Amino acid sequence: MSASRETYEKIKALEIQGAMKIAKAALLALSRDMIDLPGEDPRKIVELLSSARPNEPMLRNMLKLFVREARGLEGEVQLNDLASSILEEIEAGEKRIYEFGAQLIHEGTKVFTHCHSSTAVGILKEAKRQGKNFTAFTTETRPRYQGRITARELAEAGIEVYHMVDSAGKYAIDGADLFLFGADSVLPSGYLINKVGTGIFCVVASKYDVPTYCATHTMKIAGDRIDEAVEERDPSEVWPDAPHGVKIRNPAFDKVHLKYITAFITEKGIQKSILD
Ligand code: RUB
Repeated sequence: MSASRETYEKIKALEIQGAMKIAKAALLALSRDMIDLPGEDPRKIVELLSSARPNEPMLRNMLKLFVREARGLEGEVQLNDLASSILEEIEAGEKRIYEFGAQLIHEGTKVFTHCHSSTAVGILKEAKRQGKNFTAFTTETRPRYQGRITARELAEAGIEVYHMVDSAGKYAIDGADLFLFGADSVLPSGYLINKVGTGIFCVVASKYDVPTYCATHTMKIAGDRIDEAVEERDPSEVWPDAPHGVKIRNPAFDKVHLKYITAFITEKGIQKSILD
């Protein structure tokens, strides 16, 4: 099986998840196949990998960047060097996001977060590394429980964590100093896309005057689409043996209007808007 096919299957099965991780894995698979299968049309590989998750512009943007920059390059060394330099640039950007985001965390801050965003977790770990003691509140994130990954990673970093079911989110938002989350996509139509639940929690946060910060690399701006439909996942994730006649909805993400976002934390700084 080709590296792209294998990575496509893993992304589809959620063995690899989260916008950043998906994009990086796809880039490595594309570079591997351009080395191993020189007869293959790279555009077909990009098409396959991009179709694994419909709301992932970072993946699409990184693959297109690689194909564009790979023009005129040949062989394993040159293509591997290109993949490494793109990844290094992205990782340098992530580090800047962590440092900018950590400025929002102070001694005693109460942070509410939802799902598992490596970017949001990176910010909180950086704040802890700087010696700040604060408390994080995390939600389960049904139906796939990515919130448990966040809770575990934060606890392992020595951060105080309270974990709760999604519908208990109000208990943490009321009294939190900020709501911090990641993004899968920022749309030119004026919305962002992130894990289902983000929309409700943004509305609740606005009712309690809790500032909302979306931590995202600007490569997640969907330059190739004005708008996109949200991914609907397998109904069996919600209720495997649902009774006959019960129709299941399982949207993976929420589309959140940008009016709910206090500011974005990007590799360029903390900014009210990232679409200008
Ligand atoms: C994960 C999710 C994350 C974003 C950002 O959804 O919504 O908040 O992808 O993550 P899923 P990161 O588990 O369905 O992929 O900051 O790591 O890019």
